[in-house]
Amino acid sequence: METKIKHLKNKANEMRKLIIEMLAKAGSGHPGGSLSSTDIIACLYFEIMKHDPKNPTWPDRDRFHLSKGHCCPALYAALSLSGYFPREHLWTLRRFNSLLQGHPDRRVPGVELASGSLGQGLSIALGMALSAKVDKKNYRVYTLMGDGEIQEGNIWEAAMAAAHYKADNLCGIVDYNHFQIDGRTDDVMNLEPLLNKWEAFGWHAISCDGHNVKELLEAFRIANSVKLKPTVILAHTVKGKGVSFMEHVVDFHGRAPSEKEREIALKELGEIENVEKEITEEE
Ligand SMILES: Cc1ncc(C[n+]2csc(CCOP(=O)(O)OP(=O)(O)O)c2C)c(N)n1
Ligand SMILES: [Mg+2]
Repeated sequence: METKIKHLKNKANEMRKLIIEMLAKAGSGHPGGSLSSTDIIACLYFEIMKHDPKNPTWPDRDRFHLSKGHCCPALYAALSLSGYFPREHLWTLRRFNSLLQGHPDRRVPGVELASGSLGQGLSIALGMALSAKVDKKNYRVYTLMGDGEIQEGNIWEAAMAAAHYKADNLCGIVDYNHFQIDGRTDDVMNLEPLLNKWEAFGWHAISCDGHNVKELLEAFRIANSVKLKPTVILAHTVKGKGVSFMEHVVDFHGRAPSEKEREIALKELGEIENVEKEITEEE
């Protein structure tokens, strides 16, 4: 277990470095929410979800929706590290004719959903979860939403419907980083008491530290075992996590690092430990 956790932390760190590199090269994009969601996405792609990078449309795969599409650098990093496409594509982020646009679309191997217009992911995820039931398939559907995003009414219509239809193969995750485009969520549109809101809508709701891999894995394990209800994980995170001068700084919601900032950020993120050897030995 300890080695697994170390492995996931390493993957997340590697993703963070790729995010910084990608955004610095692109000269635009969204570091804050990409860095806050990295550990969640790492747990999903490198431990929780059943998926096959060699066969992205495998009918039995679990589905992941990045409903907060502006944070696609985190998703692109996970997809490329998983082997869905070569790493070189990352350096073309946000360029004309690049596979990797500033918001995800389904031309990218492994991307299930074109997103970017916030508030839609949960409805679409519910549709897929219900279609799994109709088709008698066992796959699960995960959708990652922003805390600012869930202020949209569309989310709560989907939440109500998911409970009504007992979509226990649906798992929502809220990247609860307390910031949206204009500042703190508490100031713009207070969400609390958020756990009670999801419960009142008929969901099983779990709160956890969204940077603690052990807690995240346990939350996903519980979500997997809950029957007749969808589960939401409120993952408490830090916007800009891992880069000191980006943490809790609203400006880095949508501003790429400069060349100098890139250098400092990469230095702070440090080396990636080699745990692959330990894992092979453990198996
Ligand atoms: C429907 C819609 N309205 C506005 C925007 C512009 N926008 C992009 S990111 C963002 C803030 C999102 O905040 P949050 O969901 O908390 O994301 P995070 O903090 O994880 O970056 C907004 C308003 C959008 N993409 N879609
Ligand atoms: Mg936010």
